[in-house]
Amino acid sequence: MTDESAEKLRSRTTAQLLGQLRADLYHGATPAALAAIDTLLACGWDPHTLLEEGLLRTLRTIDGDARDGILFAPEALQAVATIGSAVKVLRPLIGRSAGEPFGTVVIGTVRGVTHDIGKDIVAMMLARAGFTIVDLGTDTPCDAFLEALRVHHADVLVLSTQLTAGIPHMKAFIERMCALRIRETHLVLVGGTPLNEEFAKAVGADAYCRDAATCAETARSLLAARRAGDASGARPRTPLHHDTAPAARATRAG
Ligand code: B12
Repeated sequence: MTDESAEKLRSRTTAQLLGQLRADLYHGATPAALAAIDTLLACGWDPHTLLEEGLLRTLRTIDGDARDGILFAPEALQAVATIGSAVKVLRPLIGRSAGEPFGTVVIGTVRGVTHDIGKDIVAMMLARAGFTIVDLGTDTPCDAFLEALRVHHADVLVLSTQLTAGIPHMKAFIERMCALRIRETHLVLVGGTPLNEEFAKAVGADAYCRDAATCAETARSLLAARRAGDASGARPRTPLHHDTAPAARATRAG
């Protein structure tokens, strides 16, 4: 961006800038959207407000318009890709909320799935809800999940898939956790477009979460309930039993 266009952007009111950001995201204009985000951040906007008011709000509009046939598939894909780029900019800025960590989450998309936009938004919301995030990224092998759960003493495992083809991997992984007797040690939440509550029950997950905000709320409330149960002795806590080959792909993020 030239100095002149940066100056032009800055001279607008923040309401105009937010409107411009939404339009750029909607039209898949990645460089313009990223420039608007830079300017709004420089004007002191909170990254979380940008996520909620800019990205997630536009995402809902894109979703509705794609369903109503107002936006065609290639345009919707471009718009979502632009939102994905914006998520990458905001994610390091949306850190864990202040105070003691509420718990540790291991998150990743299952084997064969490289979609990461939804997963990244979920990780941001969980970080904001007070969790330390260990993000294994995409196309995650079973052993990498097991290793991360053990190394990071994770309280919660969040599995994501946008492809129906990822469902058998999710199921097989939870069955492996049962076989290793570590299923009860971790809260298991699943999400992604092809899933639903019935599926979560069928594979033995603790819950299905339809979106990022629900995931953060569910993780906090189920973990709090589980801890209260542990404290009263109502639910015996299974010790960690799993010793797997190291697959050190874990990176701390969020
Ligand atoms: C963008 C996109 C891509 C991009 C991904 C870019 C990226 N870095 O992520 C690219 C172009 C690479 C891609 C590739 C493919 N894609 Co694609 N893709 C999409 C698209 C258009 C949008 C997905 C998206 O990111 N949405 C934006 C995010 C924010 O929304 P979201 O994913 O719904 O996430 C929200 C909730 O679902 C939830 N959530 C999401 N994940 C999780 C996880 C957890 C744990 C929780 C709790 C909640 C949660 O919270 C999020 C925020 O609130 C969808 C269509 C659609 N309408 O979903 C198809 C779609 C997912 N893709 C599809 C397919 C088939 C493919 C390909 C196989 C195409 C091909 N032949 O190559 C490949 C597979 C790649 C792979 N191996 O993973 C199909 C999947 C069908 C199915 N059920 O199996 C879809 C549904 C398109 C369709 N209608 O056919 N794709």
